[in-house]
Amino acid sequence: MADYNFQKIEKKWQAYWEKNQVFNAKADSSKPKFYSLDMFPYPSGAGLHVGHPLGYIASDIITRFKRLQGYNVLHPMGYDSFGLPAEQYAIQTGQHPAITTEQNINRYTEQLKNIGFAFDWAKEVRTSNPDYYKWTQWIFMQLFNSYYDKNEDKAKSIASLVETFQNSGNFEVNAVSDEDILEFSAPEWNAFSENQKQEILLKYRLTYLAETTVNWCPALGTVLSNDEVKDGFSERGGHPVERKKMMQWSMRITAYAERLLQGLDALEWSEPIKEMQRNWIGKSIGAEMLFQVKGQDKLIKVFTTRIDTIFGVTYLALAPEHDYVKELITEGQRKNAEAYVEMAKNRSERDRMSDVKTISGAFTGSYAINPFNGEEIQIWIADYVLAGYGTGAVMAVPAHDERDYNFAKHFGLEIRQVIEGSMENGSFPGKGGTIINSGFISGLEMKEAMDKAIAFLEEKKIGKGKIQYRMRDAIFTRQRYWGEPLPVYFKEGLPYLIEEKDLPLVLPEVDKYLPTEDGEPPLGRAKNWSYTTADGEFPLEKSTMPGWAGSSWYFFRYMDPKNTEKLVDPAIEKYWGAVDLYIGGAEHATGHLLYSRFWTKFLFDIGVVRIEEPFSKMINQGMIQGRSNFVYRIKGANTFVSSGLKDEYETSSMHVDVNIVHNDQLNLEKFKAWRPDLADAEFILEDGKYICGAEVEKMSKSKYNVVNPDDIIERYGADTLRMYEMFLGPLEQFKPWNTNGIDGVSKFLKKLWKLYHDKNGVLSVSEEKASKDELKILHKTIKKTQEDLEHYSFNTSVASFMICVNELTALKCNKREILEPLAVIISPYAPHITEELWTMLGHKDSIIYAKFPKFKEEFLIENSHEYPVSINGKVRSKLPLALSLNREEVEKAALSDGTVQKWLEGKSPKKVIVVPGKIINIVV
Ligand code: ANZ
Repeated sequence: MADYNFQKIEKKWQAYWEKNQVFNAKADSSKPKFYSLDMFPYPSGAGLHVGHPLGYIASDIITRFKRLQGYNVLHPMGYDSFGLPAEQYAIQTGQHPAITTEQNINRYTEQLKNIGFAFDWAKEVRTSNPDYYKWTQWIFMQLFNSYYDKNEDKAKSIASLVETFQNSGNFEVNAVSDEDILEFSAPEWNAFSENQKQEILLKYRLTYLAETTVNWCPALGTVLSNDEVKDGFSERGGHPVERKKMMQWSMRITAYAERLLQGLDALEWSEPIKEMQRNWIGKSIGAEMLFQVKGQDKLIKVFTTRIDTIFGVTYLALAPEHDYVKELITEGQRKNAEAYVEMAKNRSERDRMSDVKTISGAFTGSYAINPFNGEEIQIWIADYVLAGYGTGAVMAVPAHDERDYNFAKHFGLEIRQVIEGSMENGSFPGKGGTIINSGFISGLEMKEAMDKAIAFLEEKKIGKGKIQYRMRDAIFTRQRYWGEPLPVYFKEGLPYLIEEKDLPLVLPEVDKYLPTEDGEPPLGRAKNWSYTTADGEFPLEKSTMPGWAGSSWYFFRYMDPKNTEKLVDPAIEKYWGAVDLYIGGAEHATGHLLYSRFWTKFLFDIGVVRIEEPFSKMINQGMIQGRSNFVYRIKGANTFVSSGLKDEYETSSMHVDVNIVHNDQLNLEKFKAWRPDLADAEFILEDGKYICGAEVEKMSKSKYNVVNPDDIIERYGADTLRMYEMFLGPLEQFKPWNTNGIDGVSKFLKKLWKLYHDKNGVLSVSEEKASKDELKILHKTIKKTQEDLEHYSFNTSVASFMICVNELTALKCNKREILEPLAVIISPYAPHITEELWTMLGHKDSIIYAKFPKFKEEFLIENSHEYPVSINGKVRSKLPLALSLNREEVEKAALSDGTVQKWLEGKSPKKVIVVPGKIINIVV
């Protein structure tokens, strides 16, 4: 073979890897394991663009490197294939989402295979396959059958809870549950009807049906989770989202709040992502206390983080949605207060929170009593109090809380400063107002004052210390078609699980993918969507699971995807354990990454898996942005002017497809074919070329800057694509794609190829021993590559390969002793060309079975140095000398050098200064 024919080589090796299943991982305890996971894609209709594989290339390089180091690697790929886009498309075209999904998956797979990934395709999973979602449904069933025991701090079976109820009622039970649970004894429990029992159990189950305020998106006809809503609009499609009360399935993720928080510390994730999760969980340590309403049989419960400021409270504030609002409004305040509540209702909580400038609220006319000093304080309704946080009511301390302060100032309410003890430690230092004495907590440090105040609350039975989390339970249903059906049927309005033997509950066929005429979800259109038991036929749940269900546990299924008996075989799960390296986008910080951790902890609790945290280390790759190209049309004419000349005219710019531009030069023929309506256009050129303008923007179809990896591969090859994506810059950074730079990488691979061939293109490798210089170049590169890969610094390795190949080319090195290890260290980046070179070197086995070469320090140790000799400040000579020589020996060698003697012209030097290992200075 003469030239480097990447097309032939790449196809050949991809076929070889596939045929021989070389990446098919088996649990093998004789080797250390390495589990590398990529966030699996949603297969969209547009296919992959060059931004998508960035993370996959990085993880592929790491896994190939790990293989060379002797690890047993699991590196799977699959598809998150339920979701909205396929369904939206189905609504428009009537095409079944399963069909479009399958087409998209085929296209994705083909594109991924073209890049030469070392994926174990035998492990592929698709979340929309019944044999996969059978287990998603199974997990749902386990959650339904579990509750969270706070004493043991783990999930336990509902059956054991029922047993406790039967024996001792719920007095002793310390479980996570709904708030409104009444106490009952064993005889009371046993006397409850079946329906009453089920209603009570629902308040404990880890997945439960309850009326919840949800984000309802009328345009999409579905409920959305908090992380699917951005600033009051749906993340997909940008439709308005409103708050609405609906019966919904939820997951009691809040039961795991503390463990989710604690677990973060040990994870090797970036700090910003951990911080986002911490904020999302939002732990606050404080107290809950009751205020008696004056003249009414009502207690208002507040949550405060600063019970030590209790003597500075001057009013209470309730969220407009608070249950008591109606009854607290007195006749005298009715007009004003009700008008305010009506107005507040039409503003979403999010809007009210983000708008800190508008201060609005109203006095109810009622008063509450501060149990610490017996004072009567006004009860207000205020925008800034959130219905969904804490208790939806606050004790306001204007001197110490900024929002209370602004509110008090606005409405002329009293401001009262607690001077003793704790105020200096508050987040908002005491500000204005009368200074008052804090009664029995005067003069104490904040912590002490709080403890004492809480002791007072507990003694009076009007409050207690309380830890509050900002995180809410996660809503688990969507009123959509293309998702997992819930394995639930209804009997007398109460939910029951179908039997495990009836899993999977397969998604039924429907005539249209739209809600029914009475506003029921699409599954309401399915015929016979019911479940038959010995007691008769019952309707099945019509909502489906949200997008995050299938992706919350897929990393377990990859280990053992064909298992029909178990979610994953315990021995196999034990071997692979946690993911050693997870690469994916940072946008999943509070969605997928939190839900996966939750489900893993739950599966751990019930003994299905042996790890508590799924992703030990994570790297978030930056986005590859598009580099858009522009042409400039002269206003009012059908003429386009080249970029360099455009300032001479009045022009408007227009995006052009980057695929008809090369090195910023527009291909005029392709342009005319691309825009037939502009086929008659004229072009004003510079140096015979039309040069386009360029700008970095998001890669998107509408900006015509999408670069398809297939095109790059066809033109330059997959090895070039892989190396080039890494060469663009640090993995975590956002960076623009610029096809212009790709030639350099492509040339590098050609140069690498040439190193192994003579000038006639014939393989030419010498068996001679390598020189010191050659070994030094090689070992320098081994060291650098290894260090870089250990630090996930990919771009720097590519640069060092380039230097290495340049240096070896300069030495005309073709020694096997150098070229063999060189192929091995480059192989993770450019697997095809190196496989080919490896066979040409006479190896029978694939290069993936080679060993990563051992770096030897001894080759890097310099044993001589070329001393510059400076005479009266000018370098006149260069002297290679052994580094082992001492000062006198160096001086002697310098003075006896011919060139130096010539410059000395027979004079004896006044001074000779030797800096060992650096320079020799001679002054005459
Ligand atoms: C009195 C007080 C005095 C407070 C003080 C703060 C400072 P985090 O840390 O976010 O948990 N709060 C409680 N429930 C609220 C709600 N539903 N909407 C708006 N604000 C609410 O904040 C807890 C603090 O936020 C609580 O402590 C309460 O005000 C307020 F010097 O009580 B604090």
